[in-house]
Amino acid sequence: MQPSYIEHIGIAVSKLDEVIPYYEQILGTKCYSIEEVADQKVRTAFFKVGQTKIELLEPTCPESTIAKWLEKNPRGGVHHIAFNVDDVQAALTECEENGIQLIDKTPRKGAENLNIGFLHPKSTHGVLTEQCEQPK
Ligand code: CMX
Repeated sequence: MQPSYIEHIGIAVSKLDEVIPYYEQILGTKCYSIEEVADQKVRTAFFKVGQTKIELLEPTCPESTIAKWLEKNPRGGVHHIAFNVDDVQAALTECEENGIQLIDKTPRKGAENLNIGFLHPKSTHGVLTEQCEQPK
């Protein structure tokens, strides 16, 4: 399944409040949404760059996967890339059939109510990859 566009780029940060002004300045646009995703143990801030979004990710607790990542990468940085697909379940199944290790065998709900599924960076040449489907 061919993705139609890059849905977002996820960037891990320690504190949203310290980083939002930088992105507002370089993108020339205001952060349009701040949302906590309890399931993922993150607080997110979104910016639009054309059809693609920048998603800043702040951990909400030490057990958050973002907190763990920041321990190894204390300055923060690009955490994952997300592709938009028409059917996330079909995209995950196709990846698995092609030998790509899945983190999510079935879609779950992510920020902005998207249906999402992650591919494991061990089988994506080191890039944590997310497949996203817009809510119907
Ligand atoms: N990009 C690339 N590699 C990564 C990575 C990332 N973001 N995060 C972890 N890894 C690598 C580590 O470097 C490590 O590699 P080595 O074994 O070679 O050292 C390996 O993956 C395991 O790392 P770990 O620190 O032990 O981390 P975990 O196994 O606990 O978790 C992962 C790694 C990818 C399975 C986990 O982060 C995950 O399930 N991610 C999907 C969910 C997610 O990221 N949610 C936050 C965003 C939510 C949102 O967008 O709303």
